[in-house]
Amino acid sequence: MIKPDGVRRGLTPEILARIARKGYRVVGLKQMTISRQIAENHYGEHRERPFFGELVDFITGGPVVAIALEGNEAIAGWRAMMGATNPANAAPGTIRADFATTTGENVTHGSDSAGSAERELGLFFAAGELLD
Ligand code: IDP
Repeated sequence: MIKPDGVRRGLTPEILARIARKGYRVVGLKQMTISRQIAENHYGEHRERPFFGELVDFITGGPVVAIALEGNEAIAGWRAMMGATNPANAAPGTIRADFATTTGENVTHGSDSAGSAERELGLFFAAGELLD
């Protein structure tokens, strides 16, 4: 997902270009504004954390771009392309190192396992919106 800060800053084409250069196949692509219900479900594992309210406000505060990627080890590979959660710790050349300065607004999201990918794709895409 390209988070609201990334969309607002016009980074969508840059990020899609990186995905294309890497060689992942985009099987779903949608600009959308997330409801609080979807946001709270999406970030459910962080419900008890002090930043949860801020995180939900942020992710619902403007449109995001939801992207379904397919490719060899795409989950780990996309997380490597994003870099560490805190941009200060992200390796040079990663999206978060190149385009972000704070953990709260770190431009992109990526599922962290096959299980969360399946769950999150189900939150953002309806049946029939993804290519075979
Ligand atoms: P990830 O996005 O790299 O998988 P997670 O630990 O799953 O990182 O956290 C989800 C998101 O919650 C982060 O991308 C970031 O936007 C936000 N977040 C995590 N920790 C903090 C924090 O300490 N303060 C504010 N926001 C945070």
